Amino acid sequence: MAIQHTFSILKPDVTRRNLTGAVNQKIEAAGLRIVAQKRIHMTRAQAEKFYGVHKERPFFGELVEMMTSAPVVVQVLEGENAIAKYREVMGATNPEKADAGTIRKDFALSMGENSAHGSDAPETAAQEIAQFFAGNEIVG
Ligand code: FUP
Repeated sequence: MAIQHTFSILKPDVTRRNLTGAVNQKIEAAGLRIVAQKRIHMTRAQAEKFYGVHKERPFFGELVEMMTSAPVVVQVLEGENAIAKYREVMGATNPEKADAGTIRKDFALSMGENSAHGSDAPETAAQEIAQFFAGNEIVG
C-alpha cells in the first residue's frame, strides 16, 4: 500500500473545547504523521470554496457559519493508505453512528459539529491541501 497524504481539519468545536491535543493523540496513535499543521480562522470565502460541493444543500449556510465561528486547525497527514485510514479514525459523519474510539464518537457534538474533516479521495486530498498549504510547508 502506497504512502499517501490526506487533508484534515480540526473543526471549531475542537479548538473551542481545547481538544486539539486529544484529537492529535488519536491521529498519531493510528500511525499517521502530522507533516503540516497550522491554526487559522477561516474566512467566509475560504469556507464557501472548501465546501463548494455542498453549495446547493440545505445545511450549506449553517456549515459555513460553523466553520467560521472559531479557529480551526488545518493539517496534512502522511501514512500508508492515509486517506482511508484517517476516515476510519474520524468515524461516521453522524457521531451517533460512529464506531467506539473514533474522533467523532468520543468528541463530536452533532452531525454539524462533528469535530474533524478528512479528504475522501486522492484527487480531493490534493486539491484541499493546495487550498491551505504551500509545498514547502509540508515537512515529512
Ligand atoms: P464527511 O466526508 O464525513 O465530512 O461528510 P460530508 O462531506 O458528507 O459532509 C460535510 C460536512 O457537512 C459534515 F462534516 C457535516 C455537514 N453535514 C451536515 O451538517 N448535515 C448533513 O446532513 C450532512 C453533512
